[in-house]
Amino acid sequence: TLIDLSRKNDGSQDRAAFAKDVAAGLSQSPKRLSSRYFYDANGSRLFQQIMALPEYYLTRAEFSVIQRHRSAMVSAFAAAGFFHLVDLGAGDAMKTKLLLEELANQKKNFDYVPMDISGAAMRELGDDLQQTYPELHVQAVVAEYITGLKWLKQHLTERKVVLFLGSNLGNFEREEGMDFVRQIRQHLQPGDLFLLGVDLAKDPETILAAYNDPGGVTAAFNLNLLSRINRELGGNFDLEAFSHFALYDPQLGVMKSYLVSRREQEVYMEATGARYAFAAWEAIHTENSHKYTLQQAAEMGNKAGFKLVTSYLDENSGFADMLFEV
Ligand code: AVI
Repeated sequence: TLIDLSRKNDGSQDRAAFAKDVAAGLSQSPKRLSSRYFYDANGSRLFQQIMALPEYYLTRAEFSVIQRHRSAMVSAFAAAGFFHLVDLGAGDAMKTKLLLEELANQKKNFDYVPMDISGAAMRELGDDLQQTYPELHVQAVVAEYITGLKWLKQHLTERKVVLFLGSNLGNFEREEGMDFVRQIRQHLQPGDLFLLGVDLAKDPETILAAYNDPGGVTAAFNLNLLSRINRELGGNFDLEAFSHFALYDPQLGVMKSYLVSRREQEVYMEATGARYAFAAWEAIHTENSHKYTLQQAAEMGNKAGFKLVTSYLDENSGFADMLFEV
């Protein structure tokens, strides 16, 4: 079954909110746009390409974490019988499928609740799993994170195991990330589990390369935000006049991405009827990808009211799936 809690039915509201955010972000100094708007159909396709890049180690590292430890993970998940496996930001569930396979092999008793803002992704995943696991009960939920969490607290009565994989937490500011983990905790009960995928601090060169591939896929992903504004808000951004620029701050553990205006220019947006001025080399901040040490991530979990059960690592100790219990 597919449960759609998005506001898509009233597309005008979505577009108005997008226009408002963009207008505010381009009017302030320094300029900023939120990375949550990266993921339209085009952006989601580009992100799939990023995940297959040799430089983008994150996806492969987490895949390897799960491959190495899935037997132990599944035993921990199913230790107390039936549970709902909730997958926040599931996307194509590439990594979760390893767990589903293991759960099926070990004949564990569970149902699967993937959640994502992309309705297309949830429909595809539902169909796909129906083929592979006709017996598995899948309830795909199309929703933003918080709406999804509220829904699961109201509708799922049994024990829950919540997955938040792929370093998705990294795209929140440190404070917001902490708040979000707290929110997750508040929607769970004693006995529930939480598996958090964390990209760990490592050689800055390795991190930088992952967000600056020579083939320009990451650049296209970043620039798609401007194309999306052109398409949906009637903008007239000249994509040739902006460049992707990425840098890593090893003290703060944050990867930062920008779009830099290559010349002085004005951009017009139909949705607001306003013009936005750019000085030559003025930058728009578009994304943060935070990296954590194991200690920082454990402390965040503790502060949110979780207890760390164990940290599953890849062979290079570059990525962790950290298992917390309530
Ligand atoms: C989705 N998120 C975890 C990705 C990241 O690594 O921050 C998005 C991304 N941005 C550039 N490359 C990938």
